Amino acid sequence: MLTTDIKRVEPERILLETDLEKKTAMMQYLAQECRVDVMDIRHDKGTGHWGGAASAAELLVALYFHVLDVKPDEPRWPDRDRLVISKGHASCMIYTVLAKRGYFPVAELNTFRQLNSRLQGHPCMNKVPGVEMSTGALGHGMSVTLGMALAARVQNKKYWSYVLIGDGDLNEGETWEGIMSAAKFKPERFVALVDYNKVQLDGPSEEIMPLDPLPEKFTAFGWNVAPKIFNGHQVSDIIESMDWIQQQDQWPVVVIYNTHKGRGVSFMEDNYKWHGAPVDDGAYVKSRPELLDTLSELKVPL
Ligand SMILES: Cc1ncc(C[n+]2csc(CCOP(=O)(O)OP(=O)(O)O)c2C)c(N)n1
Ligand SMILES: [Mg+2]
Repeated sequence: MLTTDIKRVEPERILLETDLEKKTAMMQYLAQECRVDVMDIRHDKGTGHWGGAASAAELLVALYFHVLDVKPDEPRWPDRDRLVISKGHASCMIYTVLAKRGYFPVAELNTFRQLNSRLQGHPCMNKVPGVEMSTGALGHGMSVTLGMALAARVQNKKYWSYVLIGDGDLNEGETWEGIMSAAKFKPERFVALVDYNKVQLDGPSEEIMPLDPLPEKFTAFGWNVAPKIFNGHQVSDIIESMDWIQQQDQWPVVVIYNTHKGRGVSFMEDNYKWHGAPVDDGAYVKSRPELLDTLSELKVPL
């Protein structure tokens, strides 16, 4: 269940904040607050994926609260920016961020993965407002988002098309077909963001299917690759990367973020065993205080 024992940042205040430094601090706090909520929901329901959810917290918050031009009360607004989250197993975090952004009531998070809830283990675009594409089977996000970017070109629209992929996605052949096709068609405002935590479902990427040198691979495939790898857990770093993206005119663009699977709980971080294992009472009482400690250390103008 969502709890009342933590200080919460008012999402509306983040959206209205004009001082970027303050807004950044609020988003950093919100990302950690979302981790606490995801941990609570996962413990309560005994299901869901922690690793990939915790990995993407800051990226999702920065995107929905700072980058994307969207209208939660009109989710299918034709000119909205698109974000396809190809790692659909991070659903609990996706729903938590979408709810706080105003797509549906936060209380609905308490129905996560229950019978008749629309918030199922993998997000469904036909049921959940704000979900741009049903994902969960890895490997589709790149090519689907490429299609959205090409549709913008055909329709003379100026929206941005972002795809968020994990390293597991990059093991899929269809992802590389999309990467090749994107380099051929070069659609404007098409951006891939890599949540590069280097761990997958049952082991490190290095053992399952090595991806390095990843930036060089994208360059060789004809992409405009960000000049450095950014810190995907530092909202200020994410904003810097987004500023860089805005200045580009060579498409497609890719930014790689260093992240940690399971970020926020020492014994779960970088450990594939916490990819999707249920959080039992023992793990919960050890992990929640760690999340709360970090939350209380974050300086936020509440
Ligand atoms: C096509 C396909 N194969 C296998 C799976 C099972 N699966 C779910 S998540 C996952 C690993 C994902 O790893 P990654 O993309 O690195 O995500 P993250 O580390 O961010 O959780 C796998 C293999 C799947 N969902 N789809
Ligand atoms: Mg991974």
